[in-house]
Amino acid sequence: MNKIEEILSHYSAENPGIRAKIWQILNHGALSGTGHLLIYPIDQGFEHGPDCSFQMNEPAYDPHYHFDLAASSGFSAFSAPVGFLESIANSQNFGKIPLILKINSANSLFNGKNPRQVVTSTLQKALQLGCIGIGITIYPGSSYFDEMISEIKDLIFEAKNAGLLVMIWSYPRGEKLKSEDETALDVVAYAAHIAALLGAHIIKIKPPSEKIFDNKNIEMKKIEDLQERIKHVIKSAFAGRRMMVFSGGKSKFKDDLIKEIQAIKDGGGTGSIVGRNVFQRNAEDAKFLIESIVDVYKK
Ligand code: FBP
Repeated sequence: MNKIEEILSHYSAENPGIRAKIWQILNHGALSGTGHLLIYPIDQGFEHGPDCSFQMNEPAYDPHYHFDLAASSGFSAFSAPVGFLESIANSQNFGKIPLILKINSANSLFNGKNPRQVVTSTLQKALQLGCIGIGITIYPGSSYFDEMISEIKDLIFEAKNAGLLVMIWSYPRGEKLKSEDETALDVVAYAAHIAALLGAHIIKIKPPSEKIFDNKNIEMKKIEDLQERIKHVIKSAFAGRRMMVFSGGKSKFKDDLIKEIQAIKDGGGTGSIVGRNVFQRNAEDAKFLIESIVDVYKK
């Protein structure tokens, strides 16, 4: 059994449309056929605002810049909110890279401790745009968690019925969690597990830190090695039966990002979803970085 068949075997209970989309995303771009994924997300303008996101690289204010970069540099898929995808639908590259409609979003123009995401589009729109799936963010830890899940559970059900992939960005956030707790190993593992239980085909989380949040109740040794922590969170989401991609996070030095991605790969991660580290560099540096990421996953 090759890598792709092995991954597909974990989804054999899904309908043919979903299995075809999994095949499609795993067979697109520079990582085609490797069993790895490299996804370009561009919803930071919604989450953090356009200036926080794009001012370091002026061309990044233009949606076409991101889409053409993603389509021409070997990404497996491209994900963005509805208005963004509509605005690039006239691109000559439209249809040349699988799309994931980011179907809910949040903004930073509030300072509450319990964030929530709101649904901003529809499945019909995802189908009309030719998307292979939808992307949903959840915030385990927020007091709005229950409300958010009530809002998205039918969407997940209907997306699957329509043969679309469901990708869940699972970000622990809320009043009980300080910022360093959001990436604690047990918290990230918990978030990954919740995403699997909600029916995610692809789970997106942040790389976990060494910290253990609930060290009173959980007997867990500190794991110093990132690769071993990655293995732990993968095990937490159905013993590795779900594809798991890790976010790139804030822009950092290339060598630091590549080292982190090497650990993700060695720990068994499916891949990376990298936005700011790509578009907050100029196009030439971004392409160089993407090639280096691809090399890590291909080796
Ligand atoms: P990045 O590579 O830019 O971190 O993108 C991944 C992502 O999940 C985006 O989809 C989202 O907008 C952003 O991170 C959220 O960032 P933060 O964790 O700082 O709120």
